[in-house]
Amino acid sequence: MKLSGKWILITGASSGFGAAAAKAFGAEGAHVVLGARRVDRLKAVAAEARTAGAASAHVHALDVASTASVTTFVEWTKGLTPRVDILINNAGGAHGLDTVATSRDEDWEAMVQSNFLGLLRVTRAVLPLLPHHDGASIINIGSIAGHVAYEGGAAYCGVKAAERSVTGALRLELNGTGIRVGSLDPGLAETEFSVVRFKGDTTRAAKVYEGTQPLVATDIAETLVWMASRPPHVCIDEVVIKPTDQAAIHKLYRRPVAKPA
Ligand code: NDP
Ligand code: 8X3
Repeated sequence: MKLSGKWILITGASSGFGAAAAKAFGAEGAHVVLGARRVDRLKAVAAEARTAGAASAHVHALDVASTASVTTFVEWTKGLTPRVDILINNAGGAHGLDTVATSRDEDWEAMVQSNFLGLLRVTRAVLPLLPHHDGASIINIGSIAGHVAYEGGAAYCGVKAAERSVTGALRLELNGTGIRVGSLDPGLAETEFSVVRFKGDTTRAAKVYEGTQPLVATDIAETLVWMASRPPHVCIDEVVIKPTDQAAIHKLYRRPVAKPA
Protein backbone atom coordinates (compact mmCIF):
# COMPACT_ATOMS: atom_id res chain seq x y z
CA MET A 1 0.00 0.00 0.00
CA LYS A 2 1.42 3.39 -0.96
CA LEU A 3 1.77 5.83 1.94
CA SER A 4 2.07 8.88 -0.28
CA GLY A 5 -0.74 11.30 0.59
CA LYS A 6 -1.84 9.29 3.66
CA TRP A 7 -2.27 11.04 7.01
CA ILE A 8 -0.08 9.63 9.80
CA LEU A 9 -0.60 10.71 13.43
CA ILE A 10 2.35 9.98 15.72
CA THR A 11 2.37 10.50 19.48
CA GLY A 12 5.69 11.05 21.24
CA ALA A 13 7.27 12.43 18.07
CA SER A 14 9.74 14.81 19.76
CA SER A 15 12.51 12.21 20.06
CA GLY A 16 13.52 8.59 19.58
CA PHE A 17 11.20 6.26 17.64
CA GLY A 18 8.50 8.88 17.11
CA ALA A 19 10.87 11.45 15.62
CA ALA A 20 12.48 8.82 13.36
CA ALA A 21 9.02 7.64 12.29
CA ALA A 22 8.02 11.20 11.37
CA LYS A 23 10.99 11.40 9.02
CA ALA A 24 10.50 7.89 7.62
CA PHE A 25 6.80 8.44 6.83
CA GLY A 26 7.73 11.87 5.49
CA ALA A 27 10.17 10.22 3.10
CA GLU A 28 7.22 8.19 1.78
CA GLY A 29 5.37 11.41 0.88
CA ALA A 30 2.84 11.14 3.71
CA HIS A 31 1.30 13.97 5.75
CA VAL A 32 2.55 13.74 9.34
CA VAL A 33 0.72 15.05 12.41
CA LEU A 34 3.02 15.11 15.42
CA GLY A 35 2.32 15.42 19.13
CA ALA A 36 4.42 15.54 22.32
CA ARG A 37 4.96 17.91 25.22
CA ARG A 38 8.17 19.54 23.89
CA VAL A 39 6.89 21.65 21.02
CA ASP A 40 10.28 23.17 20.09
CA ARG A 41 11.60 19.67 19.50
CA LEU A 42 8.50 18.79 17.49
CA LYS A 43 9.04 21.80 15.23
CA ALA A 44 12.59 20.67 14.46
CA VAL A 45 11.35 17.13 13.71
CA ALA A 46 8.64 18.51 11.41
CA ALA A 47 11.23 20.54 9.49
CA GLU A 48 13.29 17.36 8.99
CA ALA A 49 10.17 15.45 7.88
CA ARG A 50 9.45 18.14 5.28
CA THR A 51 13.04 17.99 4.03
CA ALA A 52 12.67 14.20 3.77
CA GLY A 53 9.66 14.68 1.45
CA ALA A 54 6.56 14.87 3.66
CA ALA A 55 3.43 16.13 1.86
CA SER A 56 2.97 18.27 4.98
CA ALA A 57 4.07 18.21 8.64
CA HIS A 58 2.07 19.65 11.54
CA VAL A 59 2.84 19.91 15.24
CA HIS A 60 0.82 20.61 18.36
CA ALA A 61 1.45 20.19 22.08
CA LEU A 62 0.14 16.88 23.41
CA ASP A 63 0.26 15.39 26.88
CA VAL A 64 -1.30 11.95 26.62
CA ALA A 65 -1.62 11.92 30.42
CA SER A 66 -4.38 14.52 30.16
CA THR A 67 -7.78 13.89 28.57
CA ALA A 68 -8.18 17.65 28.02
CA SER A 69 -4.87 17.82 26.15
CA VAL A 70 -5.79 14.81 24.00
CA THR A 71 -9.18 16.37 23.19
CA THR A 72 -7.58 19.70 22.21
CA PHE A 73 -4.99 17.90 20.08
CA VAL A 74 -7.56 15.83 18.21
CA GLU A 75 -9.88 18.83 17.67
CA TRP A 76 -6.89 20.67 16.17
CA THR A 77 -6.16 17.61 13.99
CA LYS A 78 -9.76 17.69 12.68
CA GLY A 79 -9.03 21.20 11.43
CA LEU A 80 -6.21 19.78 9.30
CA THR A 81 -7.82 16.64 7.95
CA PRO A 82 -11.14 14.81 8.18
CA ARG A 83 -9.30 11.46 8.32
CA VAL A 84 -6.23 9.87 9.90
CA ASP A 85 -5.06 6.78 7.99
CA ILE A 86 -2.42 5.53 10.41
CA LEU A 87 -2.31 6.13 14.17
CA ILE A 88 0.98 5.35 15.87
CA ASN A 89 0.65 5.20 19.65
CA ASN A 90 4.28 5.63 20.64
CA ALA A 91 4.34 8.14 23.53
CA GLY A 92 5.59 6.62 26.75
CA GLY A 93 8.64 5.35 28.54
CA ALA A 94 9.98 4.17 31.87
CA HIS A 95 10.49 6.13 35.08
CA GLY A 96 12.95 4.53 37.48
CA LEU A 97 14.29 0.99 37.77
CA ASP A 98 13.36 0.40 41.38
CA THR A 99 11.99 -2.66 43.11
CA VAL A 100 8.34 -2.66 44.15
CA ALA A 101 9.52 -2.19 47.75
CA THR A 102 11.41 1.01 46.93
CA SER A 103 9.38 2.57 44.08
CA ARG A 104 7.65 5.94 44.26
CA ASP A 105 3.98 6.55 43.47
CA GLU A 106 4.82 9.38 41.08
CA ASP A 107 6.93 7.08 38.87
CA TRP A 108 4.21 4.40 38.77
CA GLU A 109 1.56 7.00 38.01
CA ALA A 110 3.62 8.57 35.20
CA MET A 111 4.12 5.17 33.56
CA VAL A 112 0.46 4.19 33.83
CA GLN A 113 -0.67 7.58 32.55
CA SER A 114 1.57 7.74 29.48
CA ASN A 115 1.99 4.11 28.36
CA PHE A 116 -1.45 2.73 29.28
CA LEU A 117 -4.14 5.37 29.83
CA GLY A 118 -2.55 7.64 27.22
CA LEU A 119 -2.77 4.87 24.64
CA LEU A 120 -6.45 4.35 25.46
CA ARG A 121 -7.27 8.08 25.49
CA VAL A 122 -5.60 8.86 22.17
CA THR A 123 -7.13 5.81 20.49
CA ARG A 124 -10.66 6.66 21.70
CA ALA A 125 -10.30 10.22 20.42
CA VAL A 126 -8.80 9.31 17.03
CA LEU A 127 -11.03 6.30 16.22
CA PRO A 128 -13.80 8.43 14.65
CA LEU A 129 -11.23 9.79 12.17
CA LEU A 130 -9.99 6.37 11.00
CA PRO A 131 -11.60 5.34 7.71
CA HIS A 132 -13.22 1.90 7.57
CA HIS A 133 -11.39 1.01 4.36
CA ASP A 134 -8.12 1.49 2.50
CA GLY A 135 -5.91 -0.19 5.10
CA ALA A 136 -6.25 2.21 8.00
CA SER A 137 -4.06 1.08 10.91
CA ILE A 138 -3.47 1.54 14.59
CA ILE A 139 0.07 0.56 15.53
CA ASN A 140 0.92 0.49 19.21
CA ILE A 141 4.47 0.51 20.51
CA GLY A 142 4.85 -2.22 23.09
CA SER A 143 8.09 -3.75 24.30
CA ILE A 144 9.73 -7.06 25.03
CA ALA A 145 9.25 -5.84 28.61
CA GLY A 146 5.56 -6.61 28.06
CA HIS A 147 6.45 -10.25 27.34
CA VAL A 148 8.96 -10.98 30.13
CA ALA A 149 9.24 -9.23 33.50
CA TYR A 150 12.53 -8.10 34.98
CA GLU A 151 13.61 -6.88 38.44
CA GLY A 152 12.91 -3.18 38.83
CA GLY A 153 10.44 -3.31 35.95
CA ALA A 154 7.20 -4.24 37.73
CA ALA A 155 5.30 -1.14 36.65
CA TYR A 156 6.96 -0.65 33.26
CA CYS A 157 6.64 -4.35 32.34
CA GLY A 158 3.07 -4.17 33.63
CA VAL A 159 2.03 -1.27 31.42
CA LYS A 160 3.67 -2.82 28.38
CA ALA A 161 1.86 -6.10 29.11
CA ALA A 162 -1.32 -4.01 29.32
CA GLU A 163 -0.53 -2.59 25.86
CA ARG A 164 -0.74 -6.14 24.51
CA SER A 165 -4.19 -6.54 26.03
CA VAL A 166 -5.38 -3.21 24.64
CA THR A 167 -4.08 -4.18 21.20
CA GLY A 168 -5.86 -7.53 21.37
CA ALA A 169 -9.16 -6.05 22.58
CA LEU A 170 -9.10 -3.34 19.90
CA ARG A 171 -8.48 -5.89 17.16
CA LEU A 172 -11.57 -7.80 18.31
CA GLU A 173 -13.69 -4.66 18.70
CA LEU A 174 -12.73 -3.38 15.24
CA ASN A 175 -13.10 -6.70 13.43
CA GLY A 176 -15.13 -6.08 10.27
CA THR A 177 -14.24 -2.39 10.02
CA GLY A 178 -11.10 -3.01 7.96
CA ILE A 179 -9.02 -1.12 10.53
CA ARG A 180 -5.85 -3.06 11.27
CA VAL A 181 -4.40 -3.17 14.79
CA GLY A 182 -0.81 -4.16 15.40
CA SER A 183 1.87 -4.04 18.04
CA LEU A 184 5.56 -3.37 17.48
CA ASP A 185 7.53 -4.65 20.47
CA PRO A 186 11.19 -3.60 20.49
CA GLY A 187 14.02 -4.77 22.69
CA LEU A 188 16.97 -2.61 23.71
CA ALA A 189 17.15 0.56 21.63
CA GLU A 190 19.33 3.61 22.24
CA THR A 191 17.12 6.70 22.34
CA GLU A 192 16.37 9.11 25.20
CA PHE A 193 14.58 6.19 26.92
CA SER A 194 17.30 5.48 29.53
CA VAL A 195 18.07 9.17 30.16
CA VAL A 196 14.37 9.62 31.01
CA ARG A 197 14.27 6.39 33.05
CA PHE A 198 17.28 7.55 35.10
CA LYS A 199 15.99 11.13 35.42
CA GLY A 200 18.70 12.81 33.40
CA ASP A 201 21.66 10.71 34.66
CA THR A 202 23.43 10.37 31.30
CA THR A 203 26.34 8.36 32.76
CA ARG A 204 23.98 5.70 34.13
CA ALA A 205 22.02 5.75 30.87
CA ALA A 206 25.15 5.23 28.76
CA LYS A 207 26.07 2.16 30.84
CA VAL A 208 22.90 0.42 29.63
CA TYR A 209 24.35 0.29 26.10
CA GLU A 210 28.04 -0.13 27.01
CA GLY A 211 29.84 -2.78 24.96
CA THR A 212 26.72 -3.87 23.10
CA GLN A 213 25.06 -2.84 19.84
CA PRO A 214 21.49 -1.74 20.55
CA LEU A 215 18.78 -1.01 18.03
CA VAL A 216 18.54 2.59 16.83
CA ALA A 217 15.39 4.61 16.23
CA THR A 218 15.55 4.22 12.45
CA ASP A 219 15.32 0.41 12.85
CA ILE A 220 11.92 0.91 14.45
CA ALA A 221 10.82 3.61 12.01
CA GLU A 222 11.59 1.38 9.01
CA THR A 223 9.56 -1.43 10.58
CA LEU A 224 6.61 0.90 11.21
CA VAL A 225 6.65 1.97 7.56
CA TRP A 226 6.76 -1.69 6.51
CA MET A 227 3.82 -2.60 8.77
CA ALA A 228 1.71 0.34 7.59
CA SER A 229 2.43 -0.24 3.90
CA ARG A 230 1.27 -3.89 3.71
CA PRO A 231 -1.76 -4.42 1.45
CA PRO A 232 -5.06 -3.57 3.22
CA HIS A 233 -6.02 -7.25 3.64
CA VAL A 234 -2.79 -7.95 5.59
CA CYS A 235 -2.58 -7.10 9.29
CA ILE A 236 0.81 -7.46 10.94
CA ASP A 237 -0.49 -8.39 14.38
CA GLU A 238 2.76 -8.33 16.30
CA VAL A 239 6.44 -7.74 15.57
CA VAL A 240 9.16 -8.41 18.13
CA ILE A 241 12.44 -6.80 17.15
CA LYS A 242 15.60 -7.12 19.23
CA PRO A 243 19.29 -6.35 18.71
CA THR A 244 21.27 -9.36 17.52
CA ASP A 245 23.29 -8.98 20.74
CA GLN A 246 20.10 -9.48 22.82
CA ALA A 247 19.27 -13.19 22.68
CA ALA A 248 16.65 -12.69 25.41
CA ILE A 249 15.68 -9.86 27.73
CA HIS A 250 18.20 -11.13 30.33
CA LYS A 251 20.87 -12.29 27.87
CA LEU A 252 22.77 -9.36 26.39
CA TYR A 253 26.17 -9.88 24.81
CA ARG A 254 28.71 -7.21 25.83
CA ARG A 255 32.13 -6.83 24.28
CA PRO A 256 34.99 -5.95 26.63
CA VAL A 257 35.29 -2.17 26.97
CA ALA A 258 38.85 -0.76 26.90
CA LYS A 259 39.76 0.82 30.24
CA PRO A 260 41.56 4.19 30.14
CA ALA A 261 45.34 3.73 30.75
P1 NDP B 1 12.26 8.63 23.96
O1 NDP B 1 12.39 9.01 25.41
O2 NDP B 1 13.35 9.04 23.03
O3 NDP B 1 10.87 9.13 23.38
C1 NDP B 1 9.68 9.11 24.14
C2 NDP B 1 8.67 10.02 23.48
O4 NDP B 1 7.45 9.93 24.21
C3 NDP B 1 9.10 11.47 23.49
O5 NDP B 1 8.79 12.07 22.26
C4 NDP B 1 8.26 12.08 24.61
O6 NDP B 1 7.96 13.44 24.30
C5 NDP B 1 6.99 11.23 24.49
N1 NDP B 1 6.19 11.25 25.71
C6 NDP B 1 6.48 10.75 26.92
N2 NDP B 1 5.49 11.01 27.79
C7 NDP B 1 4.54 11.69 27.09
C8 NDP B 1 3.29 12.27 27.43
N3 NDP B 1 2.81 12.21 28.68
N4 NDP B 1 2.57 12.89 26.47
C9 NDP B 1 3.06 12.97 25.21
N5 NDP B 1 4.25 12.46 24.82
C10 NDP B 1 4.98 11.84 25.77
O7 NDP B 1 12.12 7.04 23.98
P2 NDP B 1 11.76 5.97 22.84
O8 NDP B 1 11.71 6.59 21.51
O9 NDP B 1 12.70 4.84 23.05
O10 NDP B 1 10.33 5.52 23.35
C11 NDP B 1 9.19 5.48 22.51
C12 NDP B 1 8.30 4.32 22.95
O11 NDP B 1 9.01 3.10 22.76
C13 NDP B 1 7.91 4.34 24.42
O12 NDP B 1 6.56 3.93 24.51
C14 NDP B 1 8.84 3.30 25.05
O13 NDP B 1 8.29 2.74 26.21
C15 NDP B 1 8.93 2.31 23.92
N6 NDP B 1 10.06 1.40 23.92
C16 NDP B 1 11.34 1.84 24.00
C17 NDP B 1 12.40 0.95 23.94
C18 NDP B 1 13.82 1.37 24.08
O14 NDP B 1 14.68 0.54 24.45
N7 NDP B 1 14.18 2.61 23.75
C19 NDP B 1 12.16 -0.49 23.74
C20 NDP B 1 10.76 -0.85 23.68
C21 NDP B 1 9.77 0.07 23.74
P3 NDP B 1 7.88 14.66 25.33
O15 NDP B 1 8.80 14.36 26.47
O16 NDP B 1 8.32 15.84 24.48
O17 NDP B 1 6.45 14.74 25.71
C1 8X3 C 1 12.38 -0.93 26.69
C2 8X3 C 1 13.14 -2.20 26.64
O1 8X3 C 1 14.19 -4.03 28.07
O2 8X3 C 1 14.74 -1.73 28.60
O3 8X3 C 1 11.02 -1.20 26.59
O4 8X3 C 1 12.57 -2.61 29.14
S1 8X3 C 1 13.67 -2.64 28.19
